[in-house]
Amino acid sequence: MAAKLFKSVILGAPASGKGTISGRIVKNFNLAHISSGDKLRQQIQEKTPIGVEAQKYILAGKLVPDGTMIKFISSELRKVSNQSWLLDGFPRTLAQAEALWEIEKMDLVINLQVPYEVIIARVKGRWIHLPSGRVYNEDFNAPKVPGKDDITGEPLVQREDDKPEVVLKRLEQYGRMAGPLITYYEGKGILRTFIGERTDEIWPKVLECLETYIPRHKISQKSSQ
Ligand code: G5P
Ligand code: MG
Repeated sequence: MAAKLFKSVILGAPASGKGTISGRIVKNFNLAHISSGDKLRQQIQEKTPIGVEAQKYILAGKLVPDGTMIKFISSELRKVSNQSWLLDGFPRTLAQAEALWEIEKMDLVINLQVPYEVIIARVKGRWIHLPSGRVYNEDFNAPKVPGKDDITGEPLVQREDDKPEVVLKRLEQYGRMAGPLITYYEGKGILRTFIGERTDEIWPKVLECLETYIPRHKISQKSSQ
């Protein structure tokens, strides 16, 4: 009999480390990582209709409308329907959470809680590799060669929405939406909250939790990061 697929979500404020922790998860477990923000940035770069629509909201620190996001992510999920997956950045609203639950009953929601003052300090040093979504930080996981992606050597960029005034709007927005989302998933009995100031402190607890749901890649068991 085929192993049961594992379907999960990672929640957390802007720059709480969702992308960083997700990167470690996919190194250790066989699942597809779907980051709504990474997917939208790729659409913006390709100037697709979704990209053109999303860009104005992202630059203003606002959420892209639910209807657009639900359609977009539903279509991304259809591409990985025969795999285990981890959704990062979606859902962001109760309407999105309800729509997702109609598509798939998830097994686990990982909720990251990092103090806002830590977040504000972090975003200033964030650099990303746009095609892959790989994320670096000057103070935390600096690229081997400054300004270049470790794997491809391609240039790194800073996000337009990491300007301090936009970050504050994104944090306010998150503060408004997080409560209802957390209550919704608590009600489903699938929420696990991880609190800390550093990814290296949060990660071992996330790893331990995930190991109770899915087997690890054999190759990754010696070095988990
Ligand atoms: P995104 O792209 O989903 P956010 O705001 O949810 O954006 P973001 O900014 O991508 O989340 P993250 O993934 O939680 O943050 O964090 P990260 O990138 O891993 O880490 C942040 C930085 O901290 C990095 O530089 C990392 O290296 C560093 N770091 C990590 N751990 C540590 C540590 O321990 N110490 C230190 N010093 N540094 C560390 O969404 C963008 C926009 O798209 C739209 C919205 O407009 C949104 O604002 N959007 C949606 N709109 C509507 N509905 C949706 N579902 C949407 N999804 C996206
Ligand atoms: Mg991210």
